[in-house]
Amino acid sequence: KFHPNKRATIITAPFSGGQPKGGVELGPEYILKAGFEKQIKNLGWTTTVEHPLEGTNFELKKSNEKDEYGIKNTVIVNECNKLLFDRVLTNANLGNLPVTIGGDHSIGTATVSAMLEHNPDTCVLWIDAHADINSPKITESGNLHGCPLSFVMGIDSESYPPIMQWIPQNLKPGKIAYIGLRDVDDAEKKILKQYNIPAFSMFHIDKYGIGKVIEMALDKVNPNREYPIHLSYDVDAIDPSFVPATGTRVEGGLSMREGLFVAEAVAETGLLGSLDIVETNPMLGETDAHVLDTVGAACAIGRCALGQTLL
Ligand code: HAR
Ligand code: MN
Ligand code: MN
Ligand code: MN
Repeated sequence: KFHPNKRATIITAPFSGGQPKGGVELGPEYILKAGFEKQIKNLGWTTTVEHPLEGTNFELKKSNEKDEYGIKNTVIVNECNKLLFDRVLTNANLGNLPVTIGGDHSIGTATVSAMLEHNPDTCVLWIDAHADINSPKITESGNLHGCPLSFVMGIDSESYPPIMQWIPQNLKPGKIAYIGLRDVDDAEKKILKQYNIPAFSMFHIDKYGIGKVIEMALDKVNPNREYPIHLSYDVDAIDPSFVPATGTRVEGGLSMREGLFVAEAVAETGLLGSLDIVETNPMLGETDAHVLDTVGAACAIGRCALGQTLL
């Protein structure tokens, strides 16, 4: 419904500054080397690949020190997000479906706010073991991949550094739902309650089944199935037995089928407006098979979201 012309732009975001581990910046390279673009073409899409971070050398500027705002690598995370915001918004305005390949999840600040700038009706499905809704005020780690949603919602905005004032605080609490949560900080739990954000944890998936959970999540954010969906997919939502090469593994995640079902179910609505696939870290596999499994899962998520079906 939203992309009858089937034009997708793959936007690479080889960035690791939202968290301390090296290697997640190699995610896009591995995913593209695995043939991701061809796989999407085979589904009938016309594809373009853009590399907006080319030549930036953000990786060389990484540090593990918290700044006066209690967060790390604020400058490079901010610059990275500015570059991505421009490319996601421009492509969406051209009618292309932005597929942003990370990199860590700090880039969600750019992708979510750009898609809401493009279409304020956009709703967000955040598929993740983590809630990524810490603010500079409450984050314990200071890692900005744990904070993207607070910035786009304007939570604790008095605690933000001035250089982040350009970020549109355009995501309303009723426009986002979580699926797959199982490692949420206490201060984040308070925010989810306070803002009444629909959140479906692994408990709910076990209780109701993944099919029902997707329906419930969409009923909350998109009851008439009329708004475009931004699907922000952190591969750590899937159980580490299937997706081991990622920076913050948490036991008890989605099965491989449940993980792909989420993407298939979004595709089935015809409402996908944009997609992020983040936190693939090829350096964290203990074996080659770990890396192949994880990169393969990232590609499969993309194919399923863009319409691959089993029959
Ligand atoms: N909540 C923790 C923090 O803020 C860890 C969350 C980050 N991990 C991720 N993001 N992979 O989804 O540091
Ligand atoms: Mn659009
Ligand atoms: Mn995440
Ligand atoms: Mn996560």
